[in-house]
Amino acid sequence: MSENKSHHNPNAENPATFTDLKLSEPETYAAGKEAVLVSAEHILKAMNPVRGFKALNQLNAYDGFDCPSCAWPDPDDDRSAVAEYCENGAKAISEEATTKVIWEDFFALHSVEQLSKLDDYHIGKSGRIGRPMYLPENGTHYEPISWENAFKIIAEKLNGLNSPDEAIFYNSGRTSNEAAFLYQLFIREFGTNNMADCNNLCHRSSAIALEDTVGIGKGSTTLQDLYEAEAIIIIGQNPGTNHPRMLSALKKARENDALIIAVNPLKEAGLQNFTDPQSIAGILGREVTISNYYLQIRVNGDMALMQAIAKFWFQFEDENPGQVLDQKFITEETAGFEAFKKHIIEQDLDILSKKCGIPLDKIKEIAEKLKFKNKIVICWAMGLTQHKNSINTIKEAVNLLLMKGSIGKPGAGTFPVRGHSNVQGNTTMGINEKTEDWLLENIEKVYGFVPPKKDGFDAVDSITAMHKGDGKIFFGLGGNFLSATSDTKYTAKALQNCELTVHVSTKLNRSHLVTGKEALILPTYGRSDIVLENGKPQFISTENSTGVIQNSKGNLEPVSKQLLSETAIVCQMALEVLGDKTKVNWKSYNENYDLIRDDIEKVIPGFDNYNERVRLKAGFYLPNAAREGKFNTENSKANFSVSVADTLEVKENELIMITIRSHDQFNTTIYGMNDRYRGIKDERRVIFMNEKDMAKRGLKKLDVVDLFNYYGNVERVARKFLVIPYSIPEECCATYFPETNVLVPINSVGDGSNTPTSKSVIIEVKKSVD
Ligand SMILES: Nc1nc2c(c(=O)[nH]1)N[C@H]1C(S)=C(S)[C@@H](COP(=O)(O)OP(=O)(O)OC[C@H]3O[C@@H](n4cnc5c(=O)[nH]c(N)nc54)[C@H](O)[C@@H]3O)O[C@H]1N2
Ligand SMILES: Nc1nc2c(c(=O)[nH]1)N[C@H]1C(S)=C(S)[C@@H](COP(=O)(O)OP(=O)(O)OC[C@H]3O[C@@H](n4cnc5c(=O)[nH]c(N)nc54)[C@H](O)[C@@H]3O)O[C@H]1N2
Ligand SMILES: [Mo]
Repeated sequence: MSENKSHHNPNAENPATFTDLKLSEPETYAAGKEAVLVSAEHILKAMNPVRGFKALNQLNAYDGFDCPSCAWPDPDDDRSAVAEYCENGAKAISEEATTKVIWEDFFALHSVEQLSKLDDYHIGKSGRIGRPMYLPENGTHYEPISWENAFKIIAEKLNGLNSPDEAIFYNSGRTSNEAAFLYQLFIREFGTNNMADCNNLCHRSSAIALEDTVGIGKGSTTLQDLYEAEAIIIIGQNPGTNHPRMLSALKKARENDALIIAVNPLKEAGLQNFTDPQSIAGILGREVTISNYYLQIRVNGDMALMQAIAKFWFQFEDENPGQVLDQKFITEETAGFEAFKKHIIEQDLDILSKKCGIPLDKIKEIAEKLKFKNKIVICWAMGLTQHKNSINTIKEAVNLLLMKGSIGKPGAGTFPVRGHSNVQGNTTMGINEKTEDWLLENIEKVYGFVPPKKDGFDAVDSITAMHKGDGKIFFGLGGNFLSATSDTKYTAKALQNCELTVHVSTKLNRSHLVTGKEALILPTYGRSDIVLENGKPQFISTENSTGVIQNSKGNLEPVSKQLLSETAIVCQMALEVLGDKTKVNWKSYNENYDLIRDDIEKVIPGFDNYNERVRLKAGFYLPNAAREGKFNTENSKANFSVSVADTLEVKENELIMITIRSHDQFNTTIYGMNDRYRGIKDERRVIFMNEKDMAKRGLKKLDVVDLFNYYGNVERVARKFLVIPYSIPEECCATYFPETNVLVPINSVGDGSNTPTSKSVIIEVKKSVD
């Protein structure tokens, strides 16, 4: 039987019907009792109450497992005895620990093409993958395969390449430190640096901006700093949905009199008010206000806003010499101040105000409120990182902190709030397509092989390489590459060009259904599963947003006996692919994770006594020079930057679209069809628009529209979205990803970071004709 795989649907476009949209007013507070009810509902749908209770009981507990949802840090010494997790952590567990499992009969019943016609929600809800599966060339259905044969196919294909650089490796941020370290080691010993990473789609711009300016590609703050801050600015981040436990920290900051400023085009519920589901007052519905000021900024207007604040601070410093800026810090610790000052003073405040869409008197009021505050934390996420000028925008945030000496002291600093629960750890472990001399030297010293020096492909470059035929095998350790990356049709074609696509996964996703000539699905454990190697229990470790390394040990019986851990998969693959040539003792690593940690300690700085310290109750902090006020930049200073506040301009018929997460999803995993805080129930194909932009186009509420992007003279279209009038600045609109990734042009990326510009997609909205 042969079939044409181009029929496989890369993004479940053109749905025949809408689900059943029910609209209500957007909410003005997050969490509360609904959060508790929704958590219970999700858990009970996926598993029996005993298993559910067992899982939740160990979530983020000292001796439990790290929540597989976001990378928000756990308190060091005052964890809740009741619930150190949030509604969305509970949903993540429901999704992962479900007792619904798919076996070979499921795949025999449904062809790959049929499965690809389902929406992402239904694909994901089919259940945990129970055993390894194989899609042969020209096959229509996945077939069962043994682990042994699966590794043989991988080895045969990888070893048959003309060059190791024809292999593309990807990693999503749920991988443990141990598995990530082994993964990069295998890839380098195999002979390439092609290790794309979800970080490329996420906080890469933050890492580069921070490395350049303050000498470390991570944030400098801890939870304690948030509690002690005099002011917290939250830009381009939606913690109510994506980092819900951050709200407890912000509540504490407010109790300590912090001034909180939210900067976001949308009025996100969690940035307004919070009712704490972990406290009696919260359960009774008592709300705490989160932000003192809410600036509904024009999309990508952030740099202009920050420059305007800086200009006011210079004026205030002239009026109050020595009181607004930290002159001592600026003189002793920084470089580039004079050039920065000159540039800012030259700016026209009215133009900056127009660019960010915030009235000048409002900006002045905020600048005034902040003028005598010296302990400032700036938090940000995807609203800053997924634009063309992201690196420069983040550098502008650093400028503000440097003016105030707000880094390297308690209560102050940079806080890029990380996404995946171990994405930061994966980079620390060496998953980076850009080579760093110290890492290569340490690998050579410890293992005795010479790792390749040439930089590899990141996520976007991997796609173009596969599209051109230069990448021939795709291997994903976790994630959903097709749906998470941009330009879905282009990326689908890239994957379909491959000889072989392999995914190490817990749940079925669209990347398993739009495949290379042959494909493998290798099922693995999730965080909540008990992992035994050689009959002995093992634990893994992860790094959170504040650089704390902690251990994590699942406590649930795995749903299948045929799963292998990510560590085992990497070790067994390495043995099969590299054979006698390898210099690494993969077998011992596979049997005892302490041995992996012993060697991580030798290769990666900051992990002294790893095995001992990882067993401490709350883990340990990695060294962070910027936190100590030391800047490991080339000039050993913290560097001011000069950037032109270029914002996105659109033509009369265009809008700037941001692609965001609903409250019921984790990236491409769709937990449910609701976005409770934004008043959306039972539908995802919606577009949030300003009423004036609707009127201009003759559109009414719930009209059905098609969305077009024409970047680079290519027509990209996402059909059938319902128009929702919403409070969002004019010329801006919002939709959910991954449905609209089809519109994000492959070659529209951040300058210097190569991250898809998922928050600045220029679209045209047209009424659907059929
Ligand atoms: N439950 C849940 N938790 C998650 C995830 C999830 O999908 N679900 N994903 C995880 C991952 S990998 C990540 S990276 C994080 C993502 O966490 P977030 O970055 O909070 O996620 P997004 O939904 O992309 O939201 C970006 C926010 O930025 C705003 N925004 C968009 N454009 C701009 C702009 O130009 N300027 C400003 N100031 N704001 C803007 C949007 O309105 C939105 O509020 O969350 C992590 N945690
Ligand atoms: N338009 C648009 N696109 C975006 C974004 C956006 O804001 N807008 N955000 C981007 C961001 S920030 C990110 S981080 C990426 C995310 O990109 P990815 O990390 O690639 O995507 P996920 O949806 O998190 O991956 C989900 C899959 O991971 C697998 N999985 C879950 N748990 C485990 C595990 O423990 N082990 C293994 N091996 N597999 C597991 C499951 O099979 C599941 O289907 O998406 C990016 N894409
Ligand atoms: Mo992310």
